[in-house]
Amino acid sequence: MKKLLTGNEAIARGAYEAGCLIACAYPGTPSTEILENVSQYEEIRSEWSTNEKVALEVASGASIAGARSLVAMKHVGLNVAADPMFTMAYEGVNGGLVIITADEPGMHSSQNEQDNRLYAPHAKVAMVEPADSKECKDFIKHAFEISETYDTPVIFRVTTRVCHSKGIVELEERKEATIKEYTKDIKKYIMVPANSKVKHVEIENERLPRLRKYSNTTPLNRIEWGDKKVGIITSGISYLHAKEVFGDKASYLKIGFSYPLPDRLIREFADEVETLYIIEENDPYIESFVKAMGIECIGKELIPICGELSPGIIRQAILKEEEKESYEVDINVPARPPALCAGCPHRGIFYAVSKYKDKIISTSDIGCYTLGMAPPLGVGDISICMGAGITAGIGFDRVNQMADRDKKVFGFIGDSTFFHSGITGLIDAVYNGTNMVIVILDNRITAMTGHQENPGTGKNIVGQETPMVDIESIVKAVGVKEENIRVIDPYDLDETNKAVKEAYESEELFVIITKQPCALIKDIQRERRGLHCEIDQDKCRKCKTCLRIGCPAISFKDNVVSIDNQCNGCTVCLQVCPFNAIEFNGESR
Ligand SMILES: Cc1ncc(C[n+]2csc(CCOP(=O)(O)OP(=O)(O)O)c2C)c(N)n1
Repeated sequence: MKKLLTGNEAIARGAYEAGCLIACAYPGTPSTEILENVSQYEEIRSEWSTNEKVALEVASGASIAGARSLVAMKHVGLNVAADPMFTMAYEGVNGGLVIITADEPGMHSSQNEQDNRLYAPHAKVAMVEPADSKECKDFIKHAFEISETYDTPVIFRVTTRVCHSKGIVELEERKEATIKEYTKDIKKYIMVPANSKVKHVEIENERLPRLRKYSNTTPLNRIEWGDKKVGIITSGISYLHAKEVFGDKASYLKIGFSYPLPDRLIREFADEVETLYIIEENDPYIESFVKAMGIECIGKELIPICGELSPGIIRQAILKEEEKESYEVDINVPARPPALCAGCPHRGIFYAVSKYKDKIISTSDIGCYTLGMAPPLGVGDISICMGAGITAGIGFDRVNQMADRDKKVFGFIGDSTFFHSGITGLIDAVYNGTNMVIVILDNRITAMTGHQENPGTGKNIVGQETPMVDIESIVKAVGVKEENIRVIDPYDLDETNKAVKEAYESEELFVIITKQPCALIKDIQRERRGLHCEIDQDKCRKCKTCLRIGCPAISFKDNVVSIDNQCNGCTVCLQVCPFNAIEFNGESR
């Protein structure tokens, strides 16, 4: 049967057909739908892990125990999981182990543009790179086989366009991979220096040479001969862009197995073509290799290193003026700057804190709440990576003390991020001491990436009930004094303002936990259906105080303030109106 699948759906299908038994992930664009789709196959045990390191460690244990295991994450997730990956490279596998990294050239929803292909030579593990949905499915099966044949974890590298584009995929039956026997082998599975030293030599002298040979012979790397005046070495989505621009007016070396790169094949290809181009997104990964082989080629001299490629960009970069057939799409897309949604529970606390914004430093984190930095709320000085909302705050606070700066530090972190990498920071704050304020924004879901369950929601990926990990208990258990903890409803501005004032005035570590579910959770939307706030135009003095909460449902046009149907009646605007001009469900305050 044939089906139109996204790359992420095809990866999930490939894992199913390959007999994968264990799949773990932490959500992150553009990888999130991989596990969501895998979890629909009952044969595979799927788990949202607390973070990517945990995901890879669980999958590594499962691989050593004998099962084909898969782990998926966004590019920055691999930084978190790098620790187990580098040592699993030494230990090798029992059941196949595939590590999917979904990179984000163009940074549609990421904080950096790192090119994770560079991880493969660094960790010395094999790497596979599909270009479309069909390859996503087929290559996952190859990846498991490569992993088992060469005793290595395999990095499976995709990018946003590969993950989210759709293509036709031929579905096949699942081939059960039986759980392999586990035999105790401490020389392989316990990486103390004596064993690691042996393993490193083995990797250099045996595994990598064998993989190099494979790279030159595998059908994952293929030459497509066309006009030999132009030769293009490329991989992933760049291959499809290059084909669109050059068609059969060029020859291609299409790389699908990208570490180790196929040296013999590259030389063979380069020898036959007149001008050699390397077309790849972001870093000159292939190009550096080709140049190091002493082969002349053109790459980043013309092709941009920053951002995504597109056929248009390649055309502009390489083709002669007269060949640049170009077309423009004449649509004026209205700008939609990201903003906290109408009814977002993060708004109340940011509004309360915004009154102190000139007197504080706020270290934010990665999640919907990063948008607290946007005007008019404007709460946010720093955001680095998941977890740093607390820890960068600790560091800033230290220097504030040394420099006698009279600025309190407020660190913000979401519930999913708290479980991911905030707990260690909180412990550090207690252990090493700080008088900062930590605000944990518990909206009962991982909202930013599309509502995945997390340890605080009481449900697992397939909707079964699980124990609900309680944030307040953790905060108490690590030693934050009870009198310095407030659990508040951020829709209640009096309570929120009071907690923020107490926190600001406290001379000790202070924790505020806001508890109110994301307004977009389906059940919550259902519950709140019909609730709304409305401006009583007779009472409205157009003071625009309500606009200062930054709610996208409220607008000021033609000298009239109005609330549109995005409103779900959170009542924050009503509470800030100095003239009681906002009604809730037709009733005044
Ligand atoms: C290491 C890493 N993994 C995953 C992501 C993707 N990501 C961004 S924010 C976020 C979680 C946000 O959830 P939460 O902390 O609960 O805040 P919310 O968006 O619900 O306010 C995730 C998974 C990332 N940026 N970095």
